[in-house]
Amino acid sequence: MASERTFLAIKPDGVQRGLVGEILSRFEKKGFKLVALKQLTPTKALAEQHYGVHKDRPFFSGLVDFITSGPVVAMVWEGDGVIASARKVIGATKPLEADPGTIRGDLAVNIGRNVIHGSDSQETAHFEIGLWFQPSEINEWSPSDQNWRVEM
Ligand code: D4T
Repeated sequence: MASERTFLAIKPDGVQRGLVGEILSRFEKKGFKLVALKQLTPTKALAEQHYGVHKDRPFFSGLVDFITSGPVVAMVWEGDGVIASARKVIGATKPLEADPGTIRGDLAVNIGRNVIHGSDSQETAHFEIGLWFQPSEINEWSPSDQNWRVEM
């Protein structure tokens, strides 16, 4: 499977609840590589672009208000199959339906406060990485145990 990149963001509830370390740790332990990370409070314009596909949904304005309400930890992670795998690590959108062992299954109960976002396709990942990060903020590096992290 080819190496790819995904955009993940710990939402304001995850930051406020002190879950940043726990969440980073799950992706590090899995074997994915962190290539960009920053904390920011998103502007309304950024939030509206990020959630543009939901602009006609009834929860859109509440979602934008929430995601702009405080700091978010925005990240780019790299690895074989990282887009789909990160979605599995995150769990179902509705935390009460998310399997135990997933981030949402273990750490959330409320769909409007589901702790973390992850890109759902290569196209979305490409769009979201470009939306949240400048190319100069993404680091090219090779961990010394790189060979243990690739599918053989
Ligand atoms: P994100 O995009 O935040 O990773 O969530 P998902 O990819 O798992 O789910 P989504 O795009 O369908 O929803 C985006 C975001 O909107 C919130 N939401 C969603 C909500 O508050 N009420 C709802 O009914 C739905 C469907 C939660 C996640």
